[in-house]
Amino acid sequence: MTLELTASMMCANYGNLEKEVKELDKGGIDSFHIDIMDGRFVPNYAMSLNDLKYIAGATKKPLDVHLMIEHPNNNVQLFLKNLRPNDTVYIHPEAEYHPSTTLQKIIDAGMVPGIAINPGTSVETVYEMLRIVKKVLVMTVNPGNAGQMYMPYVGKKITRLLLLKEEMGFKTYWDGACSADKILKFAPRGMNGFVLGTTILFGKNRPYKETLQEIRDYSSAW
Ligand code: S6P
Ligand code: MG
Repeated sequence: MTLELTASMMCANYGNLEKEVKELDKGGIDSFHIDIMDGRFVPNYAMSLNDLKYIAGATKKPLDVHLMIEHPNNNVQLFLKNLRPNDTVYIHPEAEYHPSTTLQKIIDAGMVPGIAINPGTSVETVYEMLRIVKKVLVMTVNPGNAGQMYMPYVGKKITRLLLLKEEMGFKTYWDGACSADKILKFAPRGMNGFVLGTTILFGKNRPYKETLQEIRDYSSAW
């Protein structure tokens, strides 16, 4: 089974972003996760349009743009025009009056539409959108910061989403406090990919290639 490993770029060393992108690229990362925060929808500011443009120019691998901004419908075009077909844009349904309109803009621009679901947001609330999107990003921490603790109650929601994904035609991705034990437990159950941040990939004084290879080695066992 194919496991998609995505690097959470807000956790990278900004002192040398180009080196980080190249090392991850060569080390076998599948895509780059770009957390955009507006200080309103979440209590933090993170990456910007400029970071996105820079990373898009530095790698051919797909980008995952995770919009943690209020009313993304107002300015989603700014992001879309800097992306390539096959890049993904996740919006938070909680941040929008009419999230399906915003998702349609993402589809019309040729990108992959996704929703990110907060720990406190139920499957029922987003159910109809599951028919529209290709990807669901399950937040296992409250959005806004790296380095937080996993919230175990999200496990039940993950089980439900894994049961629905084939029938409704979406893939599931894990975002927040991703550790080896979570990959070992949830990948065999059908989780398609994992966003890797400070818990497992960054700040470890270890070549990215080694960490990524290790994850692929133990995941080849199931
Ligand atoms: C959180 C954000 C995530 C984090 C990532 C960090 O708001 O959406 O993408 O950057 O989860 O990983 P970790 O291992 O530090 O929690
Ligand atoms: Mg994220």
